[in-house]
Amino acid sequence: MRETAERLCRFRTDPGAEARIGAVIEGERVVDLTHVGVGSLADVLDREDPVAHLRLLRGSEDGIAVSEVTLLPPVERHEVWAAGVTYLRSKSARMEESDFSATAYDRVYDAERPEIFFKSVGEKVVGPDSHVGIRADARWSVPEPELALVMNAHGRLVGCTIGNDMSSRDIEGENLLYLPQAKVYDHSCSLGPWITLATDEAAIREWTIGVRIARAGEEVFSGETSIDQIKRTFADLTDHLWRSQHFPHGVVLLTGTGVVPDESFTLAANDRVTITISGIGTLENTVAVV
Ligand code: DO4
Ligand code: MG
Repeated sequence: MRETAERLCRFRTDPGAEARIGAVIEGERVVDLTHVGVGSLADVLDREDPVAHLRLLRGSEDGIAVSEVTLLPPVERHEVWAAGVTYLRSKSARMEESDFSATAYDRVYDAERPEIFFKSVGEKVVGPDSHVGIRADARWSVPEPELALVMNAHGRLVGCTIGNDMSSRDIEGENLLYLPQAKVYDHSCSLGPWITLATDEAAIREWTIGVRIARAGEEVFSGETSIDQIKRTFADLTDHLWRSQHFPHGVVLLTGTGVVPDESFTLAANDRVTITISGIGTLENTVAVV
């Protein structure tokens, strides 16, 4: 019997080959949906019932092993936005890093309007096993493991993936007006390994999210929290994102980080960052200076 969670991915079989859309079976096998006319994620995600449609398309095919393909970031022309200060841990860490902006973090945590900022265009997002970047002009860089909500062109939540909102804490901490530079640069946004077509917020809130950072094979940081620690409802975040704005190609919203390493920790080149969300899977990247 196959498990019930449906997963959608982008992948390629050979370097330089066209990206294809696949259904991921039990996290282990990929069924190529090109043969049934699927040319984009939107062909599934914009349907009335993406789960039923994907089940119909993949049928009972076995597919090929995930290890034989290269998984690509599960976004196309989507914009990627990010919510901030949604976990108590994020608020306190940011208030510590900046006396200058501390009250801004304190206020936004309780305010009616959430913090939401632009993170990336789809084509700049990196996927599983690619490099995530730390800025050459930053001295304090961290990964931010985050649940990413995937919405289709009609504004409907259709699934979730794992996100890494790479950040330069010293640049953000120096002055909040530097936030775009702390957050948006080459390889600063990683998504993957696929989109899990889960939309039930109560069930998703039971998931855990954790990060492990290894340096030369040794663990230098690990931490975990529960998705349920997100202070705001998904609807609160997504409604604000869609206020006075449309996303004709769909949009991904990172929901903020709840795992922040101690102040003494900064990422270094070649660190391996592994983010796991219990209901989705694992996203792994290696750090490079950009
Ligand atoms: O307020 C700055 C960024 C917050 C953020 O990225 C987070 O809380 O995850
Ligand atoms: Mg973040």
